[in-house]
Amino acid sequence: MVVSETESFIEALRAQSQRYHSRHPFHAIMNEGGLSRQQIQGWVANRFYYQENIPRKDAAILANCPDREVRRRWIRRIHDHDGTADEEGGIEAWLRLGEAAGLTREEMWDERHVVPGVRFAVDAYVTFARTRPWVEAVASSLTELFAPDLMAERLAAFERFYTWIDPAGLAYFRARLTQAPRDSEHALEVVMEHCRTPDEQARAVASLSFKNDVLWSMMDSIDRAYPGSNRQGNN
Ligand code: AHQ
Repeated sequence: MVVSETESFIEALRAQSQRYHSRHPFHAIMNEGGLSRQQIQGWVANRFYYQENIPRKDAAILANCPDREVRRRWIRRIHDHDGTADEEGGIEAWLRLGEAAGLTREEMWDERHVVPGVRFAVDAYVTFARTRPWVEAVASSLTELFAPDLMAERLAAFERFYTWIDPAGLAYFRARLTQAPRDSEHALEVVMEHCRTPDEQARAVASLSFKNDVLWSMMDSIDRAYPGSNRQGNN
């Protein structure tokens, strides 16, 4: 059977799921209900730094993208997170997740809990979007191909094991169940359209691999700062 170039390119992108942060030990323990209140709070406060930077990452892609058709769809991501006149948006929903987990809005906004490795990984992602060719930055968002399964698993775990968190605080993850597939479908369309040569395709896979490293190193830093009861951390 001749595997078309397109099929092997998509396979190479999807193979990056093997390195997705759903496989990180911290997420495995989270999804088995094994995290303490402090570990959940540390994860929520650190992930807030990622969430509040996503619109700036997407705005960087818009700024670099010459294609109006791409931009008019890509801009939805900024509205999803920053909100609009009618919708509060994902950053507000994440703040409510934090409040449901016992954090104050102030301690999320002032980044007092953000550990260096999370800051560096997130800043590297924003800088990547600002400085790399815009199609490579689009390709780096394709980790969202793998997000829906993780969101569903996480939602089920929070509802089952972390009942001390008001379920209303989980609205963010419910929204991602539909936003992530919509976003990754568009990103895949753009990458398939613009990455035709072997070099372009290799760079798209490398961009997705870089983003897996961003997400993985964030989890390493959070895991190190908020170890389980069986390990001493540095906090
Ligand atoms: O909540 C997440 C989110 O808003 C985004 C934007 C997207 C991007 O543009 O890179 N990636 C992403 C992700 C979010 N949540 C992560 C999670 O595990 O909760 C997953 C992450 C991603 O898969 O890249």
